[in-house]
Amino acid sequence: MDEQTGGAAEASAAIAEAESHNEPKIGAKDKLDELCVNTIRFLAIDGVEKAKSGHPGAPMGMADMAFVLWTEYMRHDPKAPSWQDRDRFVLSAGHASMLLYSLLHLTGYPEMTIEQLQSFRQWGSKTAGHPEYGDAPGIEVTTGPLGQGFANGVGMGIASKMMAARFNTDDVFKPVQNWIYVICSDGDLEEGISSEAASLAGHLGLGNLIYLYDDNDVTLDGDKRLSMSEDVKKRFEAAHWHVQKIDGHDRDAVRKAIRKAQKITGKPSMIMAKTVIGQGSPKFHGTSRAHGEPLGPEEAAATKVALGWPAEPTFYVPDEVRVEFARKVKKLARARKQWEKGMAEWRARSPQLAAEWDAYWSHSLPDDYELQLAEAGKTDKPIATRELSNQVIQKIGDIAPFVVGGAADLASSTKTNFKNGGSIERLKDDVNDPPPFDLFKGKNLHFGIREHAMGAAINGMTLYGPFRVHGSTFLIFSDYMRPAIRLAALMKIPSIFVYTHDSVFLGEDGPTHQSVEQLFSLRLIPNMTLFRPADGVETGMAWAWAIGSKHEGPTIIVLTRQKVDIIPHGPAFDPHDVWRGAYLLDGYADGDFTFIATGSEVTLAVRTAELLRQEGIRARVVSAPSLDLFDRQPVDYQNEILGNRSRLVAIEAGRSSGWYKYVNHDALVIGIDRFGASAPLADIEKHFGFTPEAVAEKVREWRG
Ligand SMILES: Cc1ncc(C[n+]2csc(CCOP(=O)(O)OP(=O)(O)O)c2C)c(N)n1
Ligand SMILES: [Mg+2]
Repeated sequence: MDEQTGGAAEASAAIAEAESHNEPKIGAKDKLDELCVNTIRFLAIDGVEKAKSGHPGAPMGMADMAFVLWTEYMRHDPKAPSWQDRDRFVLSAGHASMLLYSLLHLTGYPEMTIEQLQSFRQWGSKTAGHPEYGDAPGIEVTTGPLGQGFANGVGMGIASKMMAARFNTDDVFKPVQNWIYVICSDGDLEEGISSEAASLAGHLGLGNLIYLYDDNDVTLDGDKRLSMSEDVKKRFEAAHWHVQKIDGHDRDAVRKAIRKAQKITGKPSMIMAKTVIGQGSPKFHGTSRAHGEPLGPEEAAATKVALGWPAEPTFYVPDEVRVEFARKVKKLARARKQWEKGMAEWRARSPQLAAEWDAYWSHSLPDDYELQLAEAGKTDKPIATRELSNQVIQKIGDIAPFVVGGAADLASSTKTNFKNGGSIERLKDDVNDPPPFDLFKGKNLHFGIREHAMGAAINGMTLYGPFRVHGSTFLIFSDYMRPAIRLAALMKIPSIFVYTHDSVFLGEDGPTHQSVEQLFSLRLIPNMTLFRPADGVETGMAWAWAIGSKHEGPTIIVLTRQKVDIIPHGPAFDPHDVWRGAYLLDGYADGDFTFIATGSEVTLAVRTAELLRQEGIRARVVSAPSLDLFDRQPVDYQNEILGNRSRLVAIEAGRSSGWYKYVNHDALVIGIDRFGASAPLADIEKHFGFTPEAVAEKVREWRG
């Protein structure tokens, strides 16, 4: 073979190889890619210029890799943005939002019009400062608080793998084949949550994760050297990730790296892509000046000159770019049609499994599920509400297979494990042996002592679709999860957060572990429903609320460590009263003042009312399992329940201030307005005055 023939053969092989990956990479066609990438850059620049605020630098630097990913590898279809097996994309560096909006526009998501790009950061637009889930199809998750998206991706990877274990059988067709792609930045890696999440992902061997790290050596305040010098490659390798280092502007290198990452199925993949922030800007490239403010008219114009772009019109999309994006996306979208065809045949072959698949995705429950759960919570002896919750969870396991969950190494205390739910765990203490695929059929996850990542992973798992996911720890450590709780609420997604050991009454562990301010602090979060149930029925109904589809937003279930007495429900009680947030106990319906209490303090209110009855003082008792739900009731109902707001005694083992929303200033609020103490339960009750005798005495004084 002479050299020439060899060369020609090689060239045609290279062309065939490139074509097979949907990438004609030679000559004019590569120039076309460059044009496409620059279109992304200038849409971002023009969007930020018009808004007079935003982050142009990151989209400019990420444009090459994002273009390759979104037009050659990511299985998505703008015509069916939520098809179940699409690849998921998370822009963890949410400040680069114009990158996502430009991609959604150019790849043809109908709602992401050019007018939307022109309304970047404006009231009522779908193009918020940071991407917001629900604003437009194709935005898989709200990002912006750095590190959260990184951990959301891990949650999505867990959910995908759990679905694969359930539904990818020996059948030739595998319903779950997707990848989770994440673009993250220096800020994401500096945030501690990414270390927790990376450690968990590596431990679980999540081979479906492909992360692209925008390794640009710049953060907001200046060069990365100001604050970060670790060896990222070693860090991720140590956490059992597969790591590649590439030039993030070399699109061929990006292609190769993605293909390689797809072949690594036993480990998550990190592609460290060295990029230049503000790539193309003659003055600001490679500097933090490109990070978080408009380039300014002069530099925007200079960048256009430098990259051979027309100064006008702004938001310019060349016709050939539109055609090229359409051509490429059409090819990618074939994956959906193929999947749908495969699914239809699979459904015919496996009707039973297909019915289960649908039950997962529709979260279907028996008609009377809430009453079944209320029943499951019943007890005939005093036990802790965390134990009652455990009874309810076992019932959930029977009737709602799509509910899964885990704990931050406290399942033995929070009692949230499904007894026959299996355990997703490594079988050997060997770095090369992640949990076997089959174990992902299980329902019990071990998030480890990683509350931050657990919160965000729960959100990612929930966003993935078919699962309702809970995660538990002590109430005090909800502080470690607050950013994720807040984002779940902002996204209005039904994540479930379970917190036990809910007050000073956990006892000897002391004030470091005793929640005081958390209850009202969590109740301050909009779109969120917190339950602090007093007994088994309330616990069952709290869980029913959490797993049912009657609401938007996350649910928090707060439970006791200590035993609580049984609440005397009379025949008039209807478990659905629990969903009104507060209701009158029918045995204590009249009196000239009203106790209102939550959780473990309801039995205290009842016992105090009994004591006072012996003295001829009659009190009404209101149980208030969810002040959030109570707030959403009609005002007439609220007035009926509360009665005269000067004649109220509120009791809750936490900060008192929030109660003044419900009671007048001459009412009595019995709370705890200091940190707790390390002592046995009985002593704590005594010293804080949370005994029937002490409360009765306060009431007598108050009544005068
Ligand atoms: C939790 C959190 N802290 C701070 C910020 C504010 N912030 C946004 S971007 C950024 C700099 C991040 O640098 P990098 O992630 O490398 O982005 P680049 O400058 O490369 O675009 C900061 C501090 C944030 N969004 N989230
Ligand atoms: Mg950076």
